Amino acid sequence: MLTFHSESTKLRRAKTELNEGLLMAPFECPERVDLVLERIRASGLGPVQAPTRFGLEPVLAVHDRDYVEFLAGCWEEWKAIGMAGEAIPNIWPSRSMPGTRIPEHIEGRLGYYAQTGETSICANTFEAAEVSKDIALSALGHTLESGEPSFGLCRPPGHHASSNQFGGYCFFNNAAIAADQALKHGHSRVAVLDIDFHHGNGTQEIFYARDDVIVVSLHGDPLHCFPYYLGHADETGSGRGEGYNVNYPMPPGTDYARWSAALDEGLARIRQAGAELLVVSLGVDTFEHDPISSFKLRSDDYPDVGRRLATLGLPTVFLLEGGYAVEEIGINVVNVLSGFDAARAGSV
Ligand code: FKS
Ligand code: ZN
Repeated sequence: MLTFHSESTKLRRAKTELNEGLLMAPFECPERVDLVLERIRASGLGPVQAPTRFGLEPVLAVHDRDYVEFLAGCWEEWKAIGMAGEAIPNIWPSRSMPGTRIPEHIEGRLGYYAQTGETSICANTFEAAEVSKDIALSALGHTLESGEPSFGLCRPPGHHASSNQFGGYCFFNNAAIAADQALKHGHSRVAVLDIDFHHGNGTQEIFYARDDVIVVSLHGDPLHCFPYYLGHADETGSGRGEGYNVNYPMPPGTDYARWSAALDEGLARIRQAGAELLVVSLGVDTFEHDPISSFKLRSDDYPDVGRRLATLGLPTVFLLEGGYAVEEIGINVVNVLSGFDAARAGSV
């Protein structure tokens, strides 16, 4: 399988994450990329290629222009008024009063465009997010041209980013951008399958009222797990999108037997919807030793995940989302990808 990677994803080096009431070193760190890359090289998964540039047009197809402009300028504005640390949101608009106006001060705009408070904006955050979506679009381009699967080693991740808010380490929704572009390149229905531990709330929001992208997500129950608020089973889409959003919330402690049964159901829904291309939001924070999650998947389970995904027989683009148990992140990602490749080779 061909991997798309750029050293420029590491340009974002945030110093802080607000977690458990402490400002700590972020779990979503540049070293994750090196660990996955090392394992790709050691395992002989396939070649690694640099992405090409796609500009902002595909981003603006799923994100609001004012949100993108905020992200582009945030760090410079924050620094220009002499703020001491990284840009961390600390104020949000009222939920009960309509008619929120967008403030001019960067502190007010930061809260307006933030969904969560753990993720800081620092130098080169926008640049890294741009490269991350270029990786996703390059992977999509390769799969569209060749029919072969590809892996985008995206960082920062994307699935929490909504049309107009960042959060959960995400700025541009790489999977949504890729799925939307796949439609513009001739496909009439695309599936996004999100197997990260956390609900893909941004992806859900972007496609909620649409029937051209079916979004299926397996995740920790939002009653107990980040990102809370969204990801319940009765969130099934709206308007013509009704039936095209499918959530499988599962309790903390879920093991592979239960998780893989939900996966099979999700795959059946994707088949029924007649999807022509699959984008996988590939998080491996479902791993039993992940430091911020609570499922119990083992490294040996991941090849079987890849095998099951291959049963769809669809052109497939894998995009990295989360996964933090640093040592094993590379092993678990490559296990999914090589399980997928092995199943495809076996079926030819
Ligand atoms: C739990 C705190 C949770 C934030 C978790 C963010 C998860 C991000 C992710 C992504 F794929 F986007 F990277 N803190 N007490 O893994 O979903
Ligand atoms: Zn996650």
